[in-house]
Amino acid sequence: MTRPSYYITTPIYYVNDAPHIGHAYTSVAADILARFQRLDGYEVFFLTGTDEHGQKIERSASKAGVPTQDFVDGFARSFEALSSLLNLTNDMFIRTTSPDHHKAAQALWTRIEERGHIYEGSYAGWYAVRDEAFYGEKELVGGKAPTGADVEWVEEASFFFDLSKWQDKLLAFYEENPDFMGPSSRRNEVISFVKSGLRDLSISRSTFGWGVRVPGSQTHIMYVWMDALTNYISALGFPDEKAPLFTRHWPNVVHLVGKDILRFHAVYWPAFLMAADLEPPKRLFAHGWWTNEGQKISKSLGNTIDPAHLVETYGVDQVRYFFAREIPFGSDGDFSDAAMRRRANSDLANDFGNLAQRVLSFVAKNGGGVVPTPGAFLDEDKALLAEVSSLLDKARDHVKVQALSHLCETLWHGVGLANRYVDVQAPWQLKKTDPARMETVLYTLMEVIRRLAILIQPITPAACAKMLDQLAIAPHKRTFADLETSLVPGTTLPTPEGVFPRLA
Ligand code: ME8
Repeated sequence: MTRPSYYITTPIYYVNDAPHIGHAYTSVAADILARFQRLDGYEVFFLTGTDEHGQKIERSASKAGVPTQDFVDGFARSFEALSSLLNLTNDMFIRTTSPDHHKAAQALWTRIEERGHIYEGSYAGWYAVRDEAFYGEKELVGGKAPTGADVEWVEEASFFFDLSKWQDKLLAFYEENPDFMGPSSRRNEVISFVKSGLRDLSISRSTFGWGVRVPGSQTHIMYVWMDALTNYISALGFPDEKAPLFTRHWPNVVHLVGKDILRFHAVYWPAFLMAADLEPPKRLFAHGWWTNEGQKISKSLGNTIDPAHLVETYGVDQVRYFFAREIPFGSDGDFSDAAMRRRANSDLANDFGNLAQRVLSFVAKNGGGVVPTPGAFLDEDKALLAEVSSLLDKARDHVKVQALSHLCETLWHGVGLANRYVDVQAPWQLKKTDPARMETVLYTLMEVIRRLAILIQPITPAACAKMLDQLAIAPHKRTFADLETSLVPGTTLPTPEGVFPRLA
């Protein structure tokens, strides 16, 4: 039986500077979804990478006095290093300076051109290098881009894509695919933007050279967004439409993006693909932005957050959990040291960590360090086991719509039920009054901890791996299908130790 496909992407990150919290956030979110689907039997392809062309990068390199290729190589390495730092399981890391990507971007251009959707002209208008975006006069706010970026006047020969002709087709596409964009508030925003009228899009630049050459042109390079968006198919082997990854996964993709780059993904990208007679993507989800201790994050304010610093200070699982749990995926939220410590200490150390620690150390001390042998299960035991098993279906529903904070809430509901069960059943008292019942209670708890640790792996993989080691679960017995099995009484257990330290 072939496994269903699940293709998930992060944006490819600009290599003009070091990684920050925004990059870490999308990558962790994508990783949680990728890990969940892998454990649930999907054939997953998880892609991340770097966006290495354009005027912003060329200027940054020249300001640094470094040859552009060396400049991008350096920052690309720091983005690649995010995978080990954040425990990401990306299947590939794509760089747009790679020859295969150049070939794919040119092939997409040619397909669009052959179908008559590209024409030559000249562009005279505003451009924001920071956003790598063209803005109409009416969009400017106080002489700046609506994003606050500086704009400059650009006049140059340019190729255009006939975006204005795609307005109705895009609107029909959104209509026919109500699940294309999440969260729904964003969907309305995009629809009204498209309804307000689309102008043809300048898709080449001719006044600098750091980019993918326009096929057949000596002077033009492709507009960096057209080049960058192509990464999602060049990684799959496009233009070879028979490439195994392409046939397996396109267009069954989930693109995770920040809210600021939704327009490029929701409007330009499907239009380019339709114009090339390729399928538009299945799903797009736009997340919100973090502030830092209540303040907008910006380089000029000097309050950017380094992911390596986060991991050193709080631990990788703690950061991953915080990202997923603290704000509903899709909304804006605030990063603060106090909130981070609160989540790590209350949800991880006290609730989940302490549950495992107190049960496992009790078994080590009073149960001979082996999996207890249960007697007959009482209704309360069966109810808890059934509740925890039922979490999988609820978790799946949340993953389907990228609802990461709800995913956490659902799983921690199980943690809460287990903690209440410990308090009510009080195995330390049963030790004196009814040792046989104590064995059943401890077995039930260990089985519940096993199931929770399996389910929570996508969010805090390192801690769950340690917990499952302490339950003597073989590494290949940790998938969601293994939720159906049970612990074998009498199995020898390693010495337990806490997996979530309390942060001071
Ligand atoms: O936009 N909170 O790259 P990029 C949350 N190369 N997310 C944030 C954030 C914050 N404070 N600040 C930035 C690009 N981001 C393009 C993408 S894809 C074909 C090309 C997010 O490195 C932002 O929303 O500037 C964006 O999704 C991501 O960081 C990458 O930004």
